[in-house]
Amino acid sequence: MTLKAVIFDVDGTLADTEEAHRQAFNVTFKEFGLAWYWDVERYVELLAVAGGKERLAHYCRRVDPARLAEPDGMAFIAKLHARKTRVYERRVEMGEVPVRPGVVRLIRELLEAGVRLAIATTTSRANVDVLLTTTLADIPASCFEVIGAGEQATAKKPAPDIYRWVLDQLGLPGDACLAIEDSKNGVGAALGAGVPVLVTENFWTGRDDFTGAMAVLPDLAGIGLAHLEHWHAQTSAPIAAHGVLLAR
Ligand code: XBP
Ligand code: MG
Repeated sequence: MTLKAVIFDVDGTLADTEEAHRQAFNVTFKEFGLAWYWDVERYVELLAVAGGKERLAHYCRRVDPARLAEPDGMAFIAKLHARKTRVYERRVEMGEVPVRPGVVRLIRELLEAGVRLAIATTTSRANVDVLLTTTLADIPASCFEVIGAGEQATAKKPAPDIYRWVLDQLGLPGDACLAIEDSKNGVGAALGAGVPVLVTENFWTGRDDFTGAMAVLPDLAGIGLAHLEHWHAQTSAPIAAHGVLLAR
C-alpha cells in the first residue's frame, strides 16, 4: 500500500506544548484559590491521562474526591478547564510554544509531493487553531485537509476513536496512512485504528513504552518523505496482523 496521507499528533509532536499547558493549569489553580500545584515530575505522571479535562477530574478524584462528588463536580472541572484553555492560548499567542525540529520542513516536502495531511489530537480545536496561526504560521493552516480534535472523540487516546474519525473523513484505510506521535497513548490510538506510527519522543514522554511503533526518533530533524515511505513500506501489511516491528 503506498503512503497516501500523514496524520500528525499536536501536543509534543508538532510543537512543544506541554510546559505551556502545565503552567496554564497552575495559573488556573491559583486563580481559583486551589492549593493544587503540578510540578514537572507530577505532570509527567499525570500525562498518562490524555485530555486536560480528564486529567483534572483524575487529579480531583485523587486529592479531593468529595469536591468531585458534589452535584456540580464535573461542571467545576469544565470551568477550570475552560479557564486553563484561555490561559494556554494566551501563552501560545505570546510565542512561548516552540515548533519541534524538522516539522515545517517535512510538512512543506509532503505538500510538494502531494501527500495528504491531517491532524488527530486530544486537545481542543481552539488550541489547534491558535497554534496554526502563531507557532506554525510558516505553513498554511489549510494544508491540513482534516483536523480531528478533542471535540470529535469522546473517548480520548489511547482509544482509537480520533484516528477512526480522521480516517473516515479522509476516506482512507489505516495502512494507506502513517501517524506521527509522541506518546504511548498516541501509539495505542493509532495502532488501534490500524495506522502505522512513527514516534518523536520528547522530555515529557521519554519514559513511555513505544512498543508497536515503527521507529522512535528524538525529533523530525533530517526526516523526509523517503524515510517515511521506507518505514511505511516495511510496516503496512504486518501492522494489520501483529503491529510490533521495531520496539525501543
Ligand atoms: C495531549 C493531551 C492534551 C494536552 C492538554 O494531546 O493529552 O490533553 O495535554 O490539552 P495530543 P487539553 O493528543 O495532541 O498529544 O487541555 O486541551 O486537553
Ligand atoms: Mg502528543
